Amino acid sequence: MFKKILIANRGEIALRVICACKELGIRTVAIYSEADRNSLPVRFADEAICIGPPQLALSYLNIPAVISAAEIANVEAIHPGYGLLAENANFAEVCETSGIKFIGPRPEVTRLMGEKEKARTAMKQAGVPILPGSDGIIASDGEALEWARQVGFPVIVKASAGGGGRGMRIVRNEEELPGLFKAAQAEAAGAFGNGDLYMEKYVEHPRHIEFQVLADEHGNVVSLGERECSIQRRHQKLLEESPSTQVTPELRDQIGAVLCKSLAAIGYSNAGTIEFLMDKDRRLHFIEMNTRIQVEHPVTEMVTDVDLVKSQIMIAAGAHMRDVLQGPIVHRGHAIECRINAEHPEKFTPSAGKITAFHPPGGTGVRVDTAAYAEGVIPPYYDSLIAKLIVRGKDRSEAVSRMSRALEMFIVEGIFTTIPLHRKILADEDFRAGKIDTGFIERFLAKNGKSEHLQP
Ligand code: MV4
Repeated sequence: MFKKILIANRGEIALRVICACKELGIRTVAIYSEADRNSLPVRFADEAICIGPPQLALSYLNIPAVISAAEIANVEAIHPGYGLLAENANFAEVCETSGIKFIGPRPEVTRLMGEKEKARTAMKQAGVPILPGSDGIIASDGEALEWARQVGFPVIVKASAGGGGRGMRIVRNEEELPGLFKAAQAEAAGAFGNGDLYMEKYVEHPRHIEFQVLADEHGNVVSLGERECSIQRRHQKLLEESPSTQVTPELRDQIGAVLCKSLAAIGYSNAGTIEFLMDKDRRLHFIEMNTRIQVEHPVTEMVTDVDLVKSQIMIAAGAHMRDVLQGPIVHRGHAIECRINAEHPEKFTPSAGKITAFHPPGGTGVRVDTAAYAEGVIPPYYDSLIAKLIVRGKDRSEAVSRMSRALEMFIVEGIFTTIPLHRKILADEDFRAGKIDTGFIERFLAKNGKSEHLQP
């Protein structure tokens, strides 16, 4: 096992990795920007190194600075967390050439999955169900029209270098195709320096359901079931749960088995998430793969009792899956996560500042992953996620009740947060009935009037 790991991240996920390291008896090195000098990861890590000024490009995204810190601290491995450098294949490559183990998949696999059209083709060849669409990159709007006629409208044009909702256009008829194709191409070229596009049949009002996998470096892959992530706003997830009310044990096992076979064939290793869209007929269609630990990983941990971050570290150290899991994967109960963001309730813009009062809820079945604390300051430079409230219940109904009371008892003052929004979502009839899809929040906000939620 590693003796010392550097955590190339900040906030709650940096603290989450420190927790795993402490339990594994691994020493930790935090890196931090000048804005995070007083952060909890700095306090709880065994060592901490300042790597630069607050701006991301000069600190957490500055690869030479991160690698220098790792070399100075003499660590054996780097955990990238999520976001930042987590899916940067070049960073993983630099780690490798510097003799530092990157805790994640091999750079080639990260690069493959980062090119969404290649990922689609690779998963199709490996036997994962995908949507009807183009074969490869579409060269021109003329070719796009041919594919669209073959697939049938509506279609969606997506940037191959995109993902997470950027550089997409829904096309409903032939007339609007040339214009939307060119717009998507220009947007993708501008945003990613790569205008490559591909096409899929458009699924109306899908659910977003993703599968968690773990793969060791010896060809063993396991599926840990799904997470339902349909409650999103502008491609930012707000609330996730596991299991999905729409996934039967048979479907879970069937997709799980396909994924294990496919990812072994691709040579995948470490933790990964495979995103699907579920259509009205409850069929799952692959859309993208994320080659990192995800924000919402705790809901899977709560229902399986598998520590995914510990598993990532053990796998990177060369452990066999049987030693990582120490038994079969069993799904028990129901878990829900609410993302507590520091943001303005109407503008949904980040709300930085000093937290004047902070009381996280506790009690049976409640988990709070956070690096926030009373009198702490939320800097304006970074992601607005300040806490994750996760609950587990024996079934969905108990989890919903437990989340409602936990939200009631969560005090954050001094900044705006999404806590009041979550309280209302948890009280919503459709949510309680499990009537959710990716259009839920739009309907919810229309129904509830933009928002009345709350004071800083
Ligand atoms: C789609 C789709 C419908 N049909 N692809 C948005 C984020 C990116 N990961 C993929 N996205 C979508 N792809 C096809 N063929 C609808 C969406 C989509 C969406 C997906 C997941 C969660 C929220 C969403 C909100 C709007 C659109």
